[in-house]
Amino acid sequence: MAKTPAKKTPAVPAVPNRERPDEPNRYNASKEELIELYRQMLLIRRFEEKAGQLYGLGFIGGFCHLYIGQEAVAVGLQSALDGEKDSVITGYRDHGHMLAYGIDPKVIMAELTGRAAGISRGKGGSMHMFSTERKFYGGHGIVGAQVSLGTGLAFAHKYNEDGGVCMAYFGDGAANQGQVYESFNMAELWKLPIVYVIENNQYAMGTSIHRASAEDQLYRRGESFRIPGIQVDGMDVLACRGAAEEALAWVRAGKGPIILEMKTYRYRGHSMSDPAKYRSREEVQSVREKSDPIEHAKRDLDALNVKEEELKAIEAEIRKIVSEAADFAETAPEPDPAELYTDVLVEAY
Ligand SMILES: Cc1ncc(C[n+]2csc(CCOP(=O)(O)OP(=O)(O)O)c2C)c(N)n1
Ligand SMILES: [Mg+2]
Repeated sequence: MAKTPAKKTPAVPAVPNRERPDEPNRYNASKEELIELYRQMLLIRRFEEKAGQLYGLGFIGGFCHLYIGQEAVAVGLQSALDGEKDSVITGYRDHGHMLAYGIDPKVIMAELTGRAAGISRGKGGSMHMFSTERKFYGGHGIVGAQVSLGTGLAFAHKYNEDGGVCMAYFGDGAANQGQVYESFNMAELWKLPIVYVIENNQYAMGTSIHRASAEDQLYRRGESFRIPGIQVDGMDVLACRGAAEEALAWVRAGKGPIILEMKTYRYRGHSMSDPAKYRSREEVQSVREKSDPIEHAKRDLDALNVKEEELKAIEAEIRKIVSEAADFAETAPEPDPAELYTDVLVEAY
């Protein structure tokens, strides 16, 4: 009896040649621009160090996730946004993104200490900071939720034809969440104006990316939705800014979403209550020594002939701003107890 020929597996159809974004260049910053980027990174670093101290002293309750080590990402990317039109959304590690958006350090610190003058009137705390006037939509404690909410913001930009782009940040851990991929699908299908920023700081709580992710090259996570991705040195503020320019040009040209995978590192534990036993001191020390984003910018400033005295003056100015923010946050009044009954949703749907 003749053998039935084995059924051939159909060849996977080749993905048609797609247009790809250009390989981003490091941003060619003027001396003044680089000084400003350096200033902002230093402000975040010193602000976060102070927040860590205030937490230790009991001034800050609840969760507190510091951004130390990741400063170049928020600063480099957000410096390319149009503050009038574009929106930003992120997770709970949000102080740096607010500072990079030029929001007053005093009202951010006062939110951390739960004071009425805080940006969310002292009711949001570290994880839930909002500034709708500045189109900063949080601050979210649910891992991955900001990705679908950000996709909604991008939908609104398109629907209202306001010319804005949403920058939605999330972590390497969040990148394994289901709602991220539902969002990717809709965003590409409808060509929504959104830059998905994966802040790959190598860990999701105590789990390293290599233990949790089958595809650990996260810039490739949009491939099956035809969303292009770029991997970026997230410890180099000029590389971050250059990638932002490229990504925004892509999105503003109506080509739909794009993914930026920012390779970065957090120096502190996941939150203030994490002793970080899942990694060695040497690992952290080695990143600090070899790749610190602020030291990196210092070398670039040196190459532009910026003198040590000028950097010292910036350091003094930043320390003053942070210490004033801390004084304000320690002494400003707490919300009135009647505030317990405001901002509460009572309507029925
Ligand atoms: C839906 C959901 N699952 C789990 C958690 C608990 N949780 C809080 S942070 C976190 C890790 C997220 O890591 P990553 O996305 O890499 O962000 P990173 O903290 O590194 O900035 C987890 C699992 C949560 N808040 N929400
Ligand atoms: Mg992470």
